[in-house]
Amino acid sequence: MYSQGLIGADGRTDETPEFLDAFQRRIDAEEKIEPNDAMPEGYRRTLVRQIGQHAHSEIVGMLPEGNWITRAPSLRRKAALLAKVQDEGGHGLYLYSAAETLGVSREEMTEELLDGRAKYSSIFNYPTLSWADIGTIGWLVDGAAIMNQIPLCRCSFGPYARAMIRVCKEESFHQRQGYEIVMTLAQGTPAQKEMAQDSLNRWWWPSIMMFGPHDSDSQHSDQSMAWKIKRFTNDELRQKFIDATVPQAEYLGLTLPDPDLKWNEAKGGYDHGPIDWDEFWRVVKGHGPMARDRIKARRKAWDDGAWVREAALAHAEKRRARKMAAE
Ligand code: FAQ
Repeated sequence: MYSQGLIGADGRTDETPEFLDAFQRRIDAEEKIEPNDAMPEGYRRTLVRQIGQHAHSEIVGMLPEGNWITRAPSLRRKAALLAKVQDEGGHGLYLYSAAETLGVSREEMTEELLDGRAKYSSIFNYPTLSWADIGTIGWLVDGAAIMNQIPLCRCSFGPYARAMIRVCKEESFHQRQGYEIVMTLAQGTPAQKEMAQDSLNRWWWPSIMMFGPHDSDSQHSDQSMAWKIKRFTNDELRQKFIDATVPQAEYLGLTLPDPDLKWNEAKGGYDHGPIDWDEFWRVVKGHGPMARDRIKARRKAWDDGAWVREAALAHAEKRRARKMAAE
């Protein structure tokens, strides 16, 4: 039987083969699974993990770009960046809400982020050193996010799939505003072009790593593919991203920092050089260049916002009591 446990609860639930088969048949028939439907505990926990981490990534992802709002080079750039960073905050909220339908609270998810039990995307542990980084993040990081998230619009879990439809529309605007910033710099003075190239040199490999470990080292992919949470493997999505991005870099006249990048006619895609997985795992385990600052900033925001949460709860309680008294 399906049992509604909390995050981290063990999976030793009494799920009969008939129950699991019936669930898999619904998945195979492309039915959407909704929050009140019976589901295997492993399915629920996988989604809480993935959606929670995705939500944290959106919220932590506001920090590197937020850092440049006051220094945007024009009012137009400032307005667009402000809107983009606000969008990321909105994505985090849709995603926390989608995860909450699985019986976990936002408080629990936030505590897991702050004490290091929950992850957020490795990419947000790198610093934004120049204005060009804002363009590169939009172009590459949002570009990678779209590649990963379009298939999530067809995820088997209804609330996650529906949240991703709007998220993807907004990410598409983010990618274009980023590409346009990089294009302006690439067509600018030699110093501006150099700034764009330096930024690309620093962000290319971390963007490639965003898709996660190679399929052979991805512990969750097989089960997540069978449950149609993921529709493509990490390597498949990474390959699609590289194939889409190489011509964009060529158009800009910039060089991707991978001497082994070469078109492979037989596979119909680009081959690439080796990925530094030691760096990836170091960053994922909390030792990225900006890891401490990111968590410190999130902890401060959570602590400083405590009075708002308490006031909102007290207000809701007062309204509830008033309504009860009137009935
Ligand atoms: N960073 O077995 P797999 C954005 C972990 S949103 C950190 O392959 P899975 C928008 C993984 O969690 C970006 N950890 O795992 C934006 C697992 O550890 P666990 C975020 C990573 O789940 C743009 C372990 O490695 N997007 O950018 C990473 O099947 C600009 C083994 O990995 C999403 O979250 C990583 N890069 O596949 C915002 C999309 N990769 O949990 C602001 C949804 C892997 O057992 C500005 N998530 N790990 O402790 C997914 O699609 C999947 O979760 C993957 C990983 C593909 C990320």
